Amino acid sequence: MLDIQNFIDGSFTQAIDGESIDDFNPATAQCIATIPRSQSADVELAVSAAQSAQPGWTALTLEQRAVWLDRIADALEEKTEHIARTESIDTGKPIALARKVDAARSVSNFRFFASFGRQQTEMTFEMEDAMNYVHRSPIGTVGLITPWNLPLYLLTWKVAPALLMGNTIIAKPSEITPLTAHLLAETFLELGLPKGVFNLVHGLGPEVGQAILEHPKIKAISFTGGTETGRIVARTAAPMFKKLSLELGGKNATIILKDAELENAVEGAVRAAFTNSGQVCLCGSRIFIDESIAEQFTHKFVEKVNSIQIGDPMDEDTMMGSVISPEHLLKVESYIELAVEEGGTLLTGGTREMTGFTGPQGIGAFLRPTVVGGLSHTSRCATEEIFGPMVTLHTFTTETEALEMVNTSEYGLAGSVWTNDLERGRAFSEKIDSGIIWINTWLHRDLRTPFGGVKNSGIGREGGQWSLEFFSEMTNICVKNQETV
Ligand code: TXE
Repeated sequence: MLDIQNFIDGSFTQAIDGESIDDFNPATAQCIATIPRSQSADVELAVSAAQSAQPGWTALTLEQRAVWLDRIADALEEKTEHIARTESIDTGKPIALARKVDAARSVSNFRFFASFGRQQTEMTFEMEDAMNYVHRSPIGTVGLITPWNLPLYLLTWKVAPALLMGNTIIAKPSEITPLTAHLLAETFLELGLPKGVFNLVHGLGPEVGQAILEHPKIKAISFTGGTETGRIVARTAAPMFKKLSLELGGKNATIILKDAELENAVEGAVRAAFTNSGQVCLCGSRIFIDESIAEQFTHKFVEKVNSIQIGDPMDEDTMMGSVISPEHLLKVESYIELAVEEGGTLLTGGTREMTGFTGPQGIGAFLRPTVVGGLSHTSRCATEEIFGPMVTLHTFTTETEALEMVNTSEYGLAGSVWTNDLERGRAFSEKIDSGIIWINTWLHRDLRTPFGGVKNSGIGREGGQWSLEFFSEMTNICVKNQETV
């Protein structure tokens, strides 16, 4: 049982009013930690520390801050196993996945931004009689609010560029998955990161999260989470003219064109649907299949889904663990019931059975990967974000029809298109309303590329230069040539 504390001004500390919240392992239903239930007074302390640290951190050169990022990457890499185990216990995800995705990416986020920062050159625009220089300064103190699905992965995706550009940080991880943010703070303490540069306040979204949004000295908010919360973030922060980056939900499409290489498409569609129990904002939860291959595809798809090994997240062979919480399990189950009410057919899954593991108390939040056929693409199950191990299958007869179906979604984050004709795949992809499309692959990431969504999936892009732009202010300095004065 861990006693997690806030990290403010380089020290671990309880919430001022001493209140706490329990944190559970969703695979076992055991309480594994308590975290501070912070309020605005705690945010006030954190902001004060961040503001005091600002001049010193800004005074470092970009190279010096890149060296810090490399040191952090090295330190986290040494803790790979610790990160993976902690993330697995906190989220119920398989240890192998936590190692390969969460731990590895947390390291590479720091390493990537260190190297990307070093490659930056000054932007200049020459005129006949003058020269423009673009100078980048830090924004100041920034607020980073992150969700439970990829806790350290998503937090470090924001922390690394924010630090690189010279900002000081107030971070709030999800109250459901606070452990690896604590581990990051411990790492900063061990490395001797100047105090106040990174501050961590734990607690509930509407309390401490809201206090971060409302604090006048926090000048930018980078938020990843649900679309409804995104609306609250925008409503609070926009009238204060804070810089905002919103990475919200998705209802991503996987589109199987008739010339797709079937084995690859099946493999890719299963991975896109059920990685992390379908709890990745990029997951493909609507699958559109050309009618001419639908029967063949569906047969192979269901067969592959049935081979997913669900069970103890700590077992190296487990491919799918629990969902994030008992409440989330009930939410996904309510959609399974709804699917049947809406006239759908359960092709597999829909129950809590699993292979070989019941957890110490037998009440872990496990659900079999669930595939539903026969629903309209406008049904609630096919339009609302479920964010769990459940997908709907739909068929189309022409590509125009497929595009219409795909684009009816209110969301537009990501998707994948499967075809052997790359020209056709590109032409088709360009017509999808979405921030990211993969052709014949899924979640294949180059960290230099723009990441973010359209429509209800958010505003803004992060990644590469977009992150550097978000976490800095630009001043254009126009210098008139002396000889032409
Ligand atoms: O997200 P929330 P939740 C989707 C998914 C899921 C739903 C809700 O559909 O079922 O969102 O998940 C903080 N002011 N995604 O409840 O509530 C909160 O404490 C400031 C998609 O976890 O949006 C947490 O730190 N902050 C997604 C963070 O916001 C507030 C990943 C996200 O929580 C706040 C996760 C407030 N008023 C869920 N209220 C993705 N796109 O990756 C909450 N928070």
